[in-house]
Amino acid sequence: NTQTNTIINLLPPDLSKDEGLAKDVANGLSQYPKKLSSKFFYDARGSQLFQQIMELPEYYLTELEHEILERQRKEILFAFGTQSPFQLIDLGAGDALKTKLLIKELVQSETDFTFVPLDISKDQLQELLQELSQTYPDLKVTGLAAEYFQGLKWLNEHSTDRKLVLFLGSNIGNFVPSSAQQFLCQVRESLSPQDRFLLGVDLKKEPEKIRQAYDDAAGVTSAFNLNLLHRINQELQADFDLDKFQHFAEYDPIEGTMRSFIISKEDQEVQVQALNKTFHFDAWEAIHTENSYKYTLKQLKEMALHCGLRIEDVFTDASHGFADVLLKP
Ligand code: AVI
Repeated sequence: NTQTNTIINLLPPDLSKDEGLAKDVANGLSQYPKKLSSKFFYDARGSQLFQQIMELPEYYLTELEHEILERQRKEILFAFGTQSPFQLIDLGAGDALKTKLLIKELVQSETDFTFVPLDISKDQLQELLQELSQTYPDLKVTGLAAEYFQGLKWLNEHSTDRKLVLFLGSNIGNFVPSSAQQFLCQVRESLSPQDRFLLGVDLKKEPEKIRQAYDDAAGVTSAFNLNLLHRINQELQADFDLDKFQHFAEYDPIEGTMRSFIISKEDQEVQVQALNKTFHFDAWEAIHTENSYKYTLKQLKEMALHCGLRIEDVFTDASHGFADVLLKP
């Protein structure tokens, strides 16, 4: 069985994030319309800003999912069935804020399980393991520093335990639907008949409520979005003047797409030294930086069925704004 209370690093040593960022900037800013990938939001400062977003009154997602896991954690775990030893696998664990609700319940009921947080940030994993070992000295934890599917494959090769795979927080929303579909199918392929997949999805709701979650009054989301330019300044020696750009967020209720942009407030040029390039921005030209897709349960069911996943149970909050969906292969 897998080693516990350690971090297993499956990331290649030469995985240079800078190179990824450089490529993304070189491609994305040479195109029309301009775009940058939201996966680069999460440097140390961006991760901190995201933590702040999760505490905002407008960002209902965290609160609703918290309510679901707080109130229905027993039912969720009962539906999965916790009799035999299993692995609780948290894809993109981060600080595992919500997963800790399940862990608490499992520890209290003296269930035999191993917690497997999977993340590409080794620092985050380190912090999480440290914290968990203080709160729960007897908890078995195997941290996996890996990409999602690399990690799932590794687990299948190294353990025969049943699996409950978690992908919470509406992280699936940051994929365009075709990639979300592909993601579901890839998770499906890593599951055995006894395994289950708990997927957190933000549901379609009043458009203005959604829009405000991505355009909060305190300006934290704006800072989070613009931090991308700050990061490019730092890592690629660019000279973006953040005062000359602004955050803009818009919701399309048909597609269910929350889109975030960075808008150039004037005609300007920006140099990126590491790329040896200058990029021109027209006044009010936009850079598309993020998609956060919202789904209906019906859409989700169809996507799941397409990969041979069936909905076993749906857990929602009182307002039906968010769902944690238990899927079975
Ligand atoms: C991480 N992800 C699910 C968040 C979302 O809601 O799309 C990221 C975020 N972007 C702006 N606010 C939050």
